[in-house]
Amino acid sequence: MAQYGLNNIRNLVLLSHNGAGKTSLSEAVLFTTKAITRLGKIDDGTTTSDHDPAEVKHKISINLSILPCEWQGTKVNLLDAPGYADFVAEVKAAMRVSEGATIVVCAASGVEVGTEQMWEYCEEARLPRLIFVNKMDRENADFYRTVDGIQAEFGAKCVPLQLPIGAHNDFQGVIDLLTMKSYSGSPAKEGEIPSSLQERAGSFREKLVEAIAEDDDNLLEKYLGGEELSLEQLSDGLRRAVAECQVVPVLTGSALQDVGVSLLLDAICHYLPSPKERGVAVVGDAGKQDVLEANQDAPLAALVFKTTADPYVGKLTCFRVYRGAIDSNSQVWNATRGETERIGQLFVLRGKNQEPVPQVGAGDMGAVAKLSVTNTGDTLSSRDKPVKIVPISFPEPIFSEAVYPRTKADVDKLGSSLSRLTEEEPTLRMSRDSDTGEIILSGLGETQLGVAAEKMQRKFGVAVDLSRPKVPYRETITTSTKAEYKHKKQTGGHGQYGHVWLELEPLPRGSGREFVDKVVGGRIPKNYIPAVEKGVDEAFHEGVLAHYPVDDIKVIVYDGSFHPVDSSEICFKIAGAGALKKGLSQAQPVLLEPIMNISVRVPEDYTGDIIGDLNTKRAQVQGMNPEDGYNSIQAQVPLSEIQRYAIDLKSITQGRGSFTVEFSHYQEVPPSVAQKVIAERQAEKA
Ligand SMILES: Nc1nc2c(ncn2[C@@H]2O[C@H](COP(=O)(O)OP(=O)(O)OP(=O)(O)O)[C@@H](O)[C@H]2O)c(=O)[nH]1
Ligand SMILES: [Mg+2]
Repeated sequence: MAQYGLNNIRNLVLLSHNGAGKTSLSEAVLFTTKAITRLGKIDDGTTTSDHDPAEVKHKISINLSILPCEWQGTKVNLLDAPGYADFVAEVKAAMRVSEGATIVVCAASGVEVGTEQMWEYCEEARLPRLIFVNKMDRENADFYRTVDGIQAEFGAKCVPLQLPIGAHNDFQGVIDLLTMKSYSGSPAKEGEIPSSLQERAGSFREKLVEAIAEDDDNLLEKYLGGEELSLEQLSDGLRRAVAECQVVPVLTGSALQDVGVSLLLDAICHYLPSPKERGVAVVGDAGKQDVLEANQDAPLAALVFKTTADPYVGKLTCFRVYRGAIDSNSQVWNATRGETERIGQLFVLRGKNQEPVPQVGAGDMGAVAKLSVTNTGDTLSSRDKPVKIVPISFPEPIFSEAVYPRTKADVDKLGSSLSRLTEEEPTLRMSRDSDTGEIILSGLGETQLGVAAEKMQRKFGVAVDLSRPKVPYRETITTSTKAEYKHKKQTGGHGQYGHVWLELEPLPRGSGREFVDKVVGGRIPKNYIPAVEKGVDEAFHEGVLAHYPVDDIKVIVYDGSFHPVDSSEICFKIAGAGALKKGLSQAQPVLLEPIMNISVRVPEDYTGDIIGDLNTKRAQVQGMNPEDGYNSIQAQVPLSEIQRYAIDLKSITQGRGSFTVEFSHYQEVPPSVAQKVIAERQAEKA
């Protein structure tokens, strides 16, 4: 493809509730623009966008795809994002590098939870958008009911720019309310509006013209004066209104039958902004944000918005250029890391296809393999004029699984393959729980982690099982005590002798462990004290109740005795450990569990259900903050009760809620619960 000027590029993201037909629509766009010659299908696993084996297998999109094509001299970079909530990082990244969006709504299901979510994201980002009512060929498809739903939810600024001709089996094409022509079949043939629809088209056109005029004093005056507005005036007015998010035109069609797609492309090119019209936020002086305008003749500024790990090609980095250009076989300055990065051959991607290109200019997107320091969110710029584009913000992980490799060989490859996966997915984290020793994979939900495990197998040949992470319980004591242990053995030659007295005191939660030496008069020689401490430390690893680590205790060694020949460090270590164990049993030990601070944000109507559910989870509700129809509920709740909260919250709110969770403190487990935990642990140890 040739280089395009800033005015002749459109970067736009397809957004929707899952399954509304974004990928099918992107396939139809590629087909209509002749970027591909065969129209692939989701059901056959043959679309350009969903080429990943996991996408083919599950018939859902998992990764965002860049799908460039050309429509009447304009380069359109279509970004097909997944609809499934677990993969929202891809949505955030794709939105960030787009000047506009098309929200796809299924004509049979209407507005769904995911539609609301995507709308909210677009509002937050003030992203100019179109709505495409898809699947008009489907049973139960109803354009007018769907538009009513859209307007009820998102307001009257969503106005039809088109009407469908027929529906279901009889869906034939669309009417454009600006040109007042009909476009039927694939490829679309222009014709007159069927007489049965003329009146309706007239009244919808009236609403559209009114919406456009309302946004422009000049047009409004003419309109109210009864003057007929020209197609050009209306089209320009609509363009301005869309750019300001004052009007959201509603289009329609069928991705599967490739109907309405060329008109959608027209609308994308006519009404959505070009890179020239929308800058990007950069980190300015004193932490303030500035806007960087797109500019072709200026030093480089490009944002890395996606990284993929390919076992054969290695790392592939996708970037969007805002300013200047990036060349194959050059050097750039990674301003985020403060390091030089060598650039090899540049590519333009289309699904899995890579086309080598010498340069990628401002407004456009490209990819490059094998970068060494660069990660998602970094800015590539010039060394002389470095800028940092504000990085994309991704949600924090809220759901964790423990990862168990199946074989010894899998253990060895686990770390490296996990770290490559987490590099690909900014919402995926790997950690090791130092208490339980488990490797923990965290993300946004069950599906994401399940897909990640599949990917490890397929891409890196590492087979793993996922299971609910162990809760890092701890043990402590509730009273003070004194305990003695004498380690004494006489076996032939010289014997073994170590003897200590310990005093154990409970400490407040969060104090940790303390060891104090109060031995006087050399009753235990100084050189043996570290050995006693070592014994105590080791014994702390496994408590007497359920083998959990012991915490919040002060241990004082205050007395003991020794033998000039038989005593040794190891003997005092054994004595220290023995005395501690004895003391722990005497001092009314209890189990401690991690308590988390949780903050749940839900639409107000769900407040009662959320609190009811939290109460069954032993939570202490601490406060509520109603705001804009939402309620934020703060509570403290044991970790063991909310390890699967991502799933519970989704089912209570159908996906309308969100939450954050962080560790607060350890707290005593109530006796009835403790009994169960101890019994389970004993069974496990046996
Ligand atoms: N009848 C009909 N079915 C469609 C149409 N568009 C998509 N579908 C079907 O709807 C299902 C989902 O389509 P996708 O294109 O995968 O939808 P998506 O929005 O990309 O889904 P996610 O990326 O997983 O959110 C598939 O079975 C498609 O064949 C359409 O215009 N008409
Ligand atoms: Mg898809």
